[in-house]
Amino acid sequence: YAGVAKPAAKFEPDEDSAQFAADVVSGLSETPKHISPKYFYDTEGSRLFEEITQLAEYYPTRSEHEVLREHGRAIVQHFPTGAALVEFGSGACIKVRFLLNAADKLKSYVPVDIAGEFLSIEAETLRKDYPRLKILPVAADFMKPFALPNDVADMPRVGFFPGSTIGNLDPHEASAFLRHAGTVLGRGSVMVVGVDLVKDADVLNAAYNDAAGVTAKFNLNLLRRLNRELGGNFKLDTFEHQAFYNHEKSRIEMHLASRKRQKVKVAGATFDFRAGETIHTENSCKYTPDSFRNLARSSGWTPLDMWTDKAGLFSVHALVL
Ligand code: AVJ
Repeated sequence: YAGVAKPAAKFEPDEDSAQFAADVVSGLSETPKHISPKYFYDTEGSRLFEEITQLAEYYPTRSEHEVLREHGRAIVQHFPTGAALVEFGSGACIKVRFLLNAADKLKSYVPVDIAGEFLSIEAETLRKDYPRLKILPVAADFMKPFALPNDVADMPRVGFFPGSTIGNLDPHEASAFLRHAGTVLGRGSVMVVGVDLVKDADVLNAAYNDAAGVTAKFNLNLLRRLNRELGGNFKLDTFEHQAFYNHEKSRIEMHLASRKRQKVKVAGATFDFRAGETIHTENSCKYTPDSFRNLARSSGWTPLDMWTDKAGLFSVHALVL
């Protein structure tokens, strides 16, 4: 159970590459420049993220697995009998296995992911391992409204959003996402969310500035992707990886900083960089147990319970609507 390459990322060529180009042009036209972290995950980016999850410094994946392994039974005690488990951004469907192993209460598993083809392969594998479970994949962007399969219409629902993926959203967006999840799942639903915790800045900074430089490669791979897919002419050695903990906003920020003043072309447009100017490529927001409970409450949910790993690095919350 190593990390999961987050496939929220696999974009189908045509219509989505037009969206990619439009997002890049508008993000690089703003001050400060920014590009969404969802664009990290081309094939190489997914592979690099997988490598990140194995690094000694990168604790989140290991810590969340520990929580799900050690507290899986306690977590599923909050699930209504005969429930459908709906995972937002299921990827390789790895983490859910901890819950499926612990829960005989579940009638159905609904993995929701934008990578449709990958999704049906994962669903087939799960059907073999959990023959009593109705596996009903939905190929959709889980951030947008989508319909649940008819088969789960009369089942109680449990949502699952692991991996601290919620950390990529700023608190306002995270709140909007939790409300949206509530709309999809319906009143009375339970939601299980993996949330990375505020901690010593040295631990956070090390996790995003690993000694082997894998996170730097992951960040810079975005420029490689821009060159390949959007006809960019970024020189990779003229940009450097930056990651730091922003105390005020309780988040890790990742940037790509231009080492010099330069012009770069991408997606048919030209952009000026000052020496030191950055492209903001990711936020990874961290919460305290209470700051996340407050966010959940302000998004219509009631906190039920929370578990952490022994070292107290990562939290898994159960909420009810
Ligand atoms: C996949 C969003 C949870 O924020 O820690 C890892 C992505 N970025 N190293 C995170 C990431 C740099 C990761 N998430």
